[in-house]
Amino acid sequence: GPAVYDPAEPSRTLHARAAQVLDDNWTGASTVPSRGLYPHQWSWDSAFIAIGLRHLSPLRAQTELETLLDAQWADGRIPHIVFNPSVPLDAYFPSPDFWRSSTAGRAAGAPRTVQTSGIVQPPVHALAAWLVHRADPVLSRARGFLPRVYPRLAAWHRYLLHRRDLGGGGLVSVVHPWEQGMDNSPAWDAPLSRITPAPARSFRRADLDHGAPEDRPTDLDYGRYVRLATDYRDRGYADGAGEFAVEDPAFNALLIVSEHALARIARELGATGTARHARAQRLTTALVDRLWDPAEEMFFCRDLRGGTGAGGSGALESERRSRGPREADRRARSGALEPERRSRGGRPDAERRDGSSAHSRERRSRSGARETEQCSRSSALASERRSPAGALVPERSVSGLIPLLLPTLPRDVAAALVRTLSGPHFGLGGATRLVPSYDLLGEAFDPHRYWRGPAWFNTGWLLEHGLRTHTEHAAADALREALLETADSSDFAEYVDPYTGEACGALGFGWTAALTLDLLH
Ligand code: 9WN
Repeated sequence: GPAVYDPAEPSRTLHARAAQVLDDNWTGASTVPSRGLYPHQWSWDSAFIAIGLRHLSPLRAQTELETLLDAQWADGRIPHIVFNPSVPLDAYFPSPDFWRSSTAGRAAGAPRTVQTSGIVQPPVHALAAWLVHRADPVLSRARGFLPRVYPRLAAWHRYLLHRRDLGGGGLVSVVHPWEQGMDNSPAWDAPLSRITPAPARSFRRADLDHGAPEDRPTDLDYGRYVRLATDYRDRGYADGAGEFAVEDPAFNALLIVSEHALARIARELGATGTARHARAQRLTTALVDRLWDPAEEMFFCRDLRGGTGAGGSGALESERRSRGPREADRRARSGALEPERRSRGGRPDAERRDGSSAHSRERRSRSGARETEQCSRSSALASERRSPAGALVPERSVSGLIPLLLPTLPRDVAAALVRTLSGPHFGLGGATRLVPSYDLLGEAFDPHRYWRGPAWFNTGWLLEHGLRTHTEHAAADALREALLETADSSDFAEYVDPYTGEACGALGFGWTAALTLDLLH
């Protein structure tokens, strides 16, 4: 690719090529993330795609969001996948016959006419709706776009805030790694390790028909994804009882940004929006209270089903001190594990996750001998320390930087996040020009494996905005330039090696093209 992004001629070419990707991925009512790997409509992909599409066709951008919202459940949830009925069942796993939304999801109000998954994805939608409206207010008003989407977006936020505040502290929890969108982030290793995987032979991974196995999540990850989704489905998609419940910084930050956007939409429709801005402010405070670590200068996930019960700021420090001997234990063992399990065999928290219920003890005894051994060794300690508050997960994920987007973040917190972004763990402007999805120095770092290190364009776009929000214009400009160059040279890859920019995953990826367009405007 070009060494420097030149905003003259090359930009038109890049613009035209990005537009071509979105045309190729358009199905008539929505846009697929990728023709091969992801042949249906994805929730947060569609929000990012609409943000780019608005520059090509505000009508298509509105339609993208309306199609997604047509699949909303009566309880307010927006499903993470809306299935295209003309795509063969075996093209993507898990398929509609796995989720069984129209039967298993009946009590939760799944739609009858369209098949969907039963989990959610990050709430980027109100932000997208507001930006799409702003791109062409005349068309938007003529079509009654905002009056139609506003009540649905409000119901979506209500679902999250009322049914998903599983920790009782005002923040939203995800109940599956796919919900947060960074499927195999090392932040999930500890909370996932207490989940008994579904047998590998009980499902077929269609993703491996398209993606390189060494770039994708492992079979062990998939076994756990399948187990969690099956259990949720078999509970009729009722919230609260699952074995996985995590408060994630990016998911909550996006809800806050979207709540601010919903306030602007309300204002446009004649209300004041004040209550929504106030709610966004309360959420911002809760986010800092529950997930900020001042010593580490970033946000962390809170694992509600595990941990020592250390709460609030500084929790990570006590977490780290308390795991010393077990950490050594883990290091000693990790060399002996086969490569795909190396990074997670005996995670520090894996040994603290004692199931306090007979049910989970029973499940654990069915899991691998190695894990059982780890658990029993520390079970007394673990059950003593378990607390409903859970514990912060000591893994640095890009998710913990995304709150930089928040306009009312305390000044010192924003300044600390900027330092972390450019420090040794994320290397922006030093070791890398893009933002890795995970700690460059982390033990689980892998520059090619999905959310365990590669740089992604949606998180880069969010951080570019975050830097601008906090007036770090030079860093934002440099990041923008790197994103544009890499989108260009990688053929709009799904994700790239954070050091070299080498393309990984699918090419012609929807949000990469869409966010490129947005950065060009
Ligand atoms: C599971 C579609 C989605 C993205 C996610 C990304 C990946 C799916 C998968 O693809 O997840 O939802 O099959 O791996 O992790 O963020 O929305 O692009």
